[in-house]
Amino acid sequence: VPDLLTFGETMALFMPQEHRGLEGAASLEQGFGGAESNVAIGAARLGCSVGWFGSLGDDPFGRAIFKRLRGEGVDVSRARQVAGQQTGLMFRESVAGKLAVHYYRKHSAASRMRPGDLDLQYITGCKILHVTGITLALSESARETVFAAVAAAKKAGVKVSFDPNLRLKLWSIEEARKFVLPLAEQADYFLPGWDELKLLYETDQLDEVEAKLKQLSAVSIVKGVDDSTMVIGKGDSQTIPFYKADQVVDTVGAGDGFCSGFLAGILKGMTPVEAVRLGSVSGSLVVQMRGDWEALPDWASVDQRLSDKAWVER
Ligand code: KDG
Repeated sequence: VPDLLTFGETMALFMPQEHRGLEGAASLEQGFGGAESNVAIGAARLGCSVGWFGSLGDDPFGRAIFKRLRGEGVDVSRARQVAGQQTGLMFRESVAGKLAVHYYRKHSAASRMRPGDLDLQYITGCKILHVTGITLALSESARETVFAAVAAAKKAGVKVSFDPNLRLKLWSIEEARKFVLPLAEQADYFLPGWDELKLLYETDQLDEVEAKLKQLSAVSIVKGVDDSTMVIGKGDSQTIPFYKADQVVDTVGAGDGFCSGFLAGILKGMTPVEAVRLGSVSGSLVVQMRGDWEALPDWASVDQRLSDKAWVER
């Protein structure tokens, strides 16, 4: 069983050429994305053994995703292409600096995931199970699947990592609060963004939120507090400045890149603070290329940046 397991919905992604909106686009570039598979690819590139096991449609998009994940060295032995079902689709445009995502994922194979689909032995054999709030938002059965996987993991002493990944196009904040906060209570690593915490706890007072996070048993990794990440444990809090990106082309996937680096660091035996530094480098690299995961770094490029070694161009 791989050390890190994650699951959720991965969709085919269609984007027009840069600076063109979907409405007038003559052609679309095809890719794919999904918060959990982005994390899986990132951690695999950093040298971790990783598995991803979402449900995909029995269609060309599902086949493409399957093959690409396998090609990245992610174990997809428990992923399924379900006969008669469809892979979710997402279309993304950025017009005048404004990002818009359009989802076509209702009744997709992933949203029909149910607890009975889980291979519990696979889950209980890993070291870290990573889940996100997107799967909680997909459907009742997908949500039950997340809670069942987390319950099995916890019972077996597997660490649980949770990124709330709020997607308010999928559910309301009121609905999200009902499930995200109870799941955060079960996590060992909780990885929200500061913007998400403000919505979840209905306050923009950092000390109030910090006090709430200190009551969790998780180590909370709060991204985006004044260009820094806060590591909040039971006793103390530490602030680690972001590793700055040289250029920002496409910010989607930054959080997943961060998360993959963080989890890879933890699996490599780093402290949460060291792992945050790795996560921050990884997140800063993802945003420099179009796509959700294409620019996720390998270990050599992260190491070069973390240790400030000179870059040999040729
Ligand atoms: O974090 C990036 C994801 O948002 C993207 O890959 C698509 O999983 C996705 C979603 O549901 O928005």
